[in-house]
Amino acid sequence: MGPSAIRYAGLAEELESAGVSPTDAGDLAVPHHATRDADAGAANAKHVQEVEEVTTSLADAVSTALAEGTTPLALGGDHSIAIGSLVGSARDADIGVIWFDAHGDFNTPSTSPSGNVHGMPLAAALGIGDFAGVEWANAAGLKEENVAIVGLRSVDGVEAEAIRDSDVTVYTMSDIDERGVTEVTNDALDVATAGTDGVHVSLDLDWLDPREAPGVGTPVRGGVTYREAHAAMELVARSEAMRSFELVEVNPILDQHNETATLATELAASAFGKRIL
Ligand code: HAR
Ligand code: MN
Ligand code: MN
Ligand code: MN
Repeated sequence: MGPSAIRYAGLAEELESAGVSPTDAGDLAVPHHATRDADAGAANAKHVQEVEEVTTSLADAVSTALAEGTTPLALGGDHSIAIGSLVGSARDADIGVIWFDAHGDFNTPSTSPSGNVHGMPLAAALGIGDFAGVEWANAAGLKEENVAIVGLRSVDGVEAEAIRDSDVTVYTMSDIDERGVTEVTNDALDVATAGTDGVHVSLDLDWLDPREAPGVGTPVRGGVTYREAHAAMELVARSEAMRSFELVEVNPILDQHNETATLATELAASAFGKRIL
């Protein structure tokens, strides 16, 4: 439902106002949640078979879009789709990643408190812990040194240890409080562009404060404001380093008047270069 809500909120028109001529590649086939057994099972990764199917087809769609000379924008849905975006974006390039999110998404099946794969995609794409041998997930060949998490404020105990043990760079909400979102985003861009061919920008709408973005599955108080989010996306656009982009975790059932989906369209426009004047 997330992609429908984002389209309905006027994504195409917003992108046009950024000077982009978007092509809608349609929806990938995704099994209906209600028809599947949500039991995480012994593996402690809910719907992992479906996640493998969907991310594998998303990876192909993203790499095809890049081969056609376009900039892919993936719409979720759940943040687990990032595994596919990353694999596709990295297929013919060395990429860096900026992960705008309240959460670290650095759990693995053995550390996850929930079994939800949306809490695991960054660890999966980096081949951390239980994911080391899972080729469909970590085929991106990402370097931890080129990954930056921005806006972290909710992290589980063992997940925090895994993040600290890694070479991923983390800017927490406290860093944003102290240094401001523009300085932090510019530093994140330096991390993600150092020696890479381009950057995948993963924007989880729960990065924003729930007052601005109520329509997300796991809201966390104390997120960035509407203006801070736009400032960060405008810096992404100005860097001209964005190779691929995704908007995730919009849940229209939890939203109010489609405002989170609308916000997603506006932030996409900023990331694709829309200026006020
Ligand atoms: N850390 C928790 C878990 O792994 C919550 C995951 C948060 N969900 C997301 N990811 N939307 O950013 O279960
Ligand atoms: Mn989710
Ligand atoms: Mn996330
Ligand atoms: Mn999140």
